[in-house]
Order: sequence, then structure tokens, then C-alpha cells
Amino acid sequence: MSEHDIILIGAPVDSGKRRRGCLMGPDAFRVAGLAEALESLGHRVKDLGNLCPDPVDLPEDPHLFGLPETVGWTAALMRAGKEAAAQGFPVFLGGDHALSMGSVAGVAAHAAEAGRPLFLLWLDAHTDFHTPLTTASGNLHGVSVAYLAGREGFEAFPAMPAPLPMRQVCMIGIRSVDPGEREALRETEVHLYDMRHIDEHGIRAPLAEFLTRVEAANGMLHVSLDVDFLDPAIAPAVGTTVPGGATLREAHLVMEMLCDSGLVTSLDLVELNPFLDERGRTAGVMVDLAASLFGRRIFDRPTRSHA
Ligand code: 5AB
Ligand code: MN
Ligand code: MN
Ligand code: MN
Repeated sequence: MSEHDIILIGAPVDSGKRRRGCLMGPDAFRVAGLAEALESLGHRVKDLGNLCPDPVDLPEDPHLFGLPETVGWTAALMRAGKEAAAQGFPVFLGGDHALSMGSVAGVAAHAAEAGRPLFLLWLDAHTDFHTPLTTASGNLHGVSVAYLAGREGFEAFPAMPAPLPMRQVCMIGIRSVDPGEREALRETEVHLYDMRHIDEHGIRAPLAEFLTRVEAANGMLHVSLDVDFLDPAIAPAVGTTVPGGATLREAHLVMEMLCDSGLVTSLDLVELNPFLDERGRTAGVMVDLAASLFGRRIFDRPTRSHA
């Protein structure tokens, strides 16, 4: 596993939904020892502190919660993400999942300049494929993938610099999809593995298949980890708990395989709401998962495969 120049970017985005608390996420990751864990694995870690949203001159939208603030975050994170991707391995500390509109857009702009396709691994209970036109809740943490794919309805937002072809997107852990999302996803080439697929086939096979495609395309790979990917029994600190999520070992296996692949170039840790946590448990699980992605392992594997 190579050493990385990891750039921590605090993104205390809390405008993507009504229930407050994700603004405390970046500090909870710091208190849980994220930087120290990554340094102990041999990486260089720089913490840029917390960003602020750009001021935007935009009226509130009666149908959407927190539109102007979310637009301001998207602009600020896009800039910061593009800059950080050119200098090292950005890790975005959320903040709710609305932040991924900016983080992934910024990384995508960098990938486009580098002439490499960007792939996206979305680890989530939800598909986040609403648009501002289809969302029933009005919560913008549920629209990020649609924005990144260049769907319509995002006129208030900065233009997505390099819209992602949905065939470059893989979603794993899905178990809560709204009718509008379901219909829109059917028209795409997204690689979607719901929890039933994982129950029947395990989590290894679909991820291995996706990683093979990323490698064949010489792609960059952004991983977006929503706390609710995990089962609420192990990760209670999230506003949108959905039972039946990934187990601790399934999640670590994903991170270990991502590490072995050497393909990941940026990461979001999102939706942690420390106000809902139990003595820092969820923050600790997320830090441990990040450590697995950056090289922590139980034993070194034999270099020769016995598979
Ligand atoms: B999350 C829901 N689809 O639109 C909506 O946690 C939930 O970032 C969105 O994945 C969940 O409000 C957004 C019901
Ligand atoms: Mn999400
Ligand atoms: Mn979710
Ligand atoms: Mn959520």
C-alpha cells in the first residue's frame, strides 16, 4: 500500500435536511482520532480545517429545504475539491450527503483536466437520485447523485463541470428507494446492488467486478460513504436509519478490497450526526473503516493467491 498525502477537508454541511447535527461531524471525526489513525499507517495528513459555504444571492425555495446555503456549499466544495485532488488524496469530513455535490464535482473537474474518467462508489441505504423537481421531502441530501449525473432541475446550482456517465457509478447497500428515483434509475446504466443482492451473492463479487472496470479504464475512483450504509445496530448516529444494512465485517471487507486495489483517489465520510451517537461509537466505526481503506489490516495477505 503506497503512502498518500491525505488532505482532510472539514465540510460541516447541515443544510441538506431538516434534522440538525451533521455540522458537528468533522469535529467528531477529529476527536475520534482520524488524523492520528491515518498517520500511524504511514501517510502524511494535512487538516485544512472547516470550510464555509460561499455567500449566494438566491431566495429560499418553498419546496426545498436550505437551497441557498446548499448551493453555497456546492460552490465552495467544488473549488476546494478540485484544488485538493491536484495536490493529494482529499478526504471530505461531513456534514450531510448534500456535500457530495461539491466534493465529487470538484474531483470530477480535476479528473477531466487529467484526462481520466472518474468512477463513483456510492455506499448508502439510499440512491440519492431525486432532483429538486421530484423530491417529496425537499431535503437536498437526497439529490446528490442526480446532480452529479447532470439530471435536469439543478438550475440554481453551479453547473456540474463534468457530468458522470451513470455506467461509471456503482451503488452498494441500497434498501430504501422512492418511486421517482426507481423510475429514473431504470433509464440509466448504473450498477446497483441492493441488500438482497448482497444477501444472496455476498459483497465481494459486485465490488470486485466494479474495480476491474475502473482499473481497465485507468479511472480515478471516488468513494462516498454514507453512515446509513451500515446497519443502525452498529452505527446509530444518523438521521435516516434504515434497518437491514451492511454488517461491520461487510463494510471492512469493502474497505480492505478498496485498499488492495490501489484505485481510490478521494473519499467522503458523510451523514454522521454526533448528536445521535452513543458515546462516540459511530464516529469510531467510521474512523476504523477509513483506517481499513488506508491500509490497516488484520494480517498481511500472502502475495500469492490461493483462491
Ligand atoms: B441520504 C429520501 N429518499 O428524498 C428523501 O441519507 C431519503 O443522504 C434521502 O442517503 C436520504 O428524503 C438521503 C426519503
Ligand atoms: Mn446518502
Ligand atoms: Mn443514506
Ligand atoms: Mn442519511
